[in-house]
Amino acid sequence: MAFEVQITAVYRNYYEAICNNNNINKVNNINKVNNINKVNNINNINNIIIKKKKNYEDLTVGDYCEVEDSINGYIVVKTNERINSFYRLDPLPSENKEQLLASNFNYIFCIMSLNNNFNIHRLERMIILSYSTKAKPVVILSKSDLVSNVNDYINDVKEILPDLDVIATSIITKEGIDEINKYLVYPNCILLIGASGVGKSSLINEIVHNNILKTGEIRDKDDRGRHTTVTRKMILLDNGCKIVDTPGIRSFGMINITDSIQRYYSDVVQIIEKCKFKNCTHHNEPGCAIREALENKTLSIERYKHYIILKDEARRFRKRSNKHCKYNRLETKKVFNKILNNINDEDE
Ligand SMILES: Nc1nc2c(ncn2[C@@H]2O[C@H](COP(=O)(O)OP(=O)(O)OP(=O)(O)O)[C@@H](O)[C@H]2O)c(=O)[nH]1
Ligand SMILES: [Mg+2]
Ligand SMILES: [Zn+2]
Repeated sequence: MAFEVQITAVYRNYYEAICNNNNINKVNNINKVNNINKVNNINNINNIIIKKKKNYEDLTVGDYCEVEDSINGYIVVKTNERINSFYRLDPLPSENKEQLLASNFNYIFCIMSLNNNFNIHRLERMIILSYSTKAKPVVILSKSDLVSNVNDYINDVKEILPDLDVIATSIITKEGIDEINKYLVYPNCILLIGASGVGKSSLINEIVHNNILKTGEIRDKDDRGRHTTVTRKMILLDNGCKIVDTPGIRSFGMINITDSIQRYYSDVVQIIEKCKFKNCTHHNEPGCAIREALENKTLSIERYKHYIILKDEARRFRKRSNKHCKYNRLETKKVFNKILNNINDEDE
């Protein structure tokens, strides 16, 4: 008889999953199951190993599917529809493909550490990507113990992301852990994303009070991590909340997120709608609402700049050929500087 499971980890030849079926053949599976999901004492939840079949190779962490016992072990017989999913660009630049990272989550913790690698533009891109999944993003500024002016960072982030919860955390001082705990309730499923070394796995270890996940040193020269976590993994807390640890994401390329940009920058979009010409380039056309808004400072130059850069990246993603994996920002910069120069000229 088929029963439903949820995938918690993906390996080359098999999946790990959880299910609330007590009759699974544990003897068959127990040795292979990684201890990671056993931090929980939840009744009726069991770990199970599922053998991969070719047709089902695209299952990801968070997916629900139905499995059946067979002479070869448990196999997937039906996959259930995803509520949402998160893609990243394939880590191999030559691949230029999207990789499905996880599915069926309702929150995304966008983690950026307060070390020298802090970059508000990258944070903003993470947020935009999160919006495209329909899950709610929460900004986590990790390693708050490394700076003395945490509130300055929080305020900077809130200035460009006014609607989001921003939590500074430290596994050293335990700052912010209580605030995070309020999200860690059933039936939430929280996806952790961020560059390598920002402390995703460390944060989970702190949450579960156990070093269940491997963590790694960061490099002195650039404060970046060494890609310690290599596979995504769902961890089940005692209360039924689920957290997904992911490998560090090198670049938050814009994957088909035009809609999210429009939504996130609805203020800019509304101004553009007021331009006299439908195809206004906002350079020097008469009746340009964008230039007017920039001049009278009802639209901040910073915000407009971010909008232009992201739109351009989204456009490049759609157009880019297999050869060109990195986004060439030069052209965007040129266009933007031209607009800026025009405005400055007029000011003089
Ligand atoms: N000072 C300080 N260091 C931290 C904190 N959290 C994590 N670290 C350190 O940062 C380094 C990287 O932590 P990880 O948890 O491995 O980072 P990660 O985001 O999981 O990295 P990847 O698995 O490579 O993507 C480790 O040396 C941690 O001890 C913190 O709150 N404060
Ligand atoms: Mg990690
Ligand atoms: Zn215009």
